[in-house]
Amino acid sequence: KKVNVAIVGATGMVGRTFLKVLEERKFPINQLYLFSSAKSAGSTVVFNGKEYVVEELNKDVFDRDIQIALFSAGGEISSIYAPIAASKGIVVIDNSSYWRMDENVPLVVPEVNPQDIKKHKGIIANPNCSTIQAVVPLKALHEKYKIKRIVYSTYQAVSGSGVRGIKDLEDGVDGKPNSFYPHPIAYNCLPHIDVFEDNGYTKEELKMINETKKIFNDFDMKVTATTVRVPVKNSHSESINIEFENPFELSDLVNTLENMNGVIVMDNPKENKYPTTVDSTGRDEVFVGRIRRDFSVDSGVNIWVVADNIRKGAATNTVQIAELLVACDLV
Ligand code: 2RA
Repeated sequence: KKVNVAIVGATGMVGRTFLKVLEERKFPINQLYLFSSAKSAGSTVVFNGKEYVVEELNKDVFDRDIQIALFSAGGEISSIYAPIAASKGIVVIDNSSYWRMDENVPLVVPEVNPQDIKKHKGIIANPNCSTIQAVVPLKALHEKYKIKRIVYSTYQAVSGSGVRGIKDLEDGVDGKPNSFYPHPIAYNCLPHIDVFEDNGYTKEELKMINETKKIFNDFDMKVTATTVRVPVKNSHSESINIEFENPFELSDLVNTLENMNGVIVMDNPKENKYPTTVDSTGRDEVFVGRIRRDFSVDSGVNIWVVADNIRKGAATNTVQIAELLVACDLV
């Protein structure tokens, strides 16, 4: 069955990756419509060997015969246009954070909570990139050993900030002053992603905490996070400490991760084998290594998780949700 797809934010880093992933996965597209701000409207994009002109987004474009709309154009655009698209019967998959915690909007990672897409009322939210790559391995461990507490420490690439983040890193390395981040990012780490809230946490940290609980549908789960921007161009790395309700054998836990759909385990310290951003960039899997018991608690483990934040963290997860909609005949 072929569907008509709209992409809002088609010229941005994630928007362009949507197109790349849709092509790679041979998503069944009949008509494709590309929308952007006035600034980028008029540019052309080639998709499946055909040239498309990017149009300026306006309130009328959703009157067209469209079944799915992929959004990656920031929270303000999503807040205004996602409801308009949904009101026309279009299923919106939104990458912004705007709708993620709305009780009428399922927050979906297909390997983790695919059943939740059936609850949508027109809008489905794509979780934050740092949340997506964490919950894929955690899902298998939660099912087997019941997670009691999670401590996230992230090392996030500058591509998470888009082209401006990449430019600050490259300028900084060239000795030029940066203009986007509040402090130099070259040869430096910034414990500051998104904005600070009154409680001392950043919005990025609160996204990981709240989105994890919503995806696992367990608001009693104890979660905390420290999210850090590091001078890496692409792919996020995360150190995750997990405490379980139930005991585990380490070999069984490793085996559980190896059998999790979407996970690749790379773990042999004696051969310096563990995942880095070189392994994950350009790939859709979540890479896990440094798997070792946390001897400071009764039942705990430390793991190291790396993934491409633009692909699995955003574009590919979104396309996988669209694939699920088609497979479940929900469009
Ligand atoms: C970041 N996760 O890395 C946020 C948004 N992409 O900046």
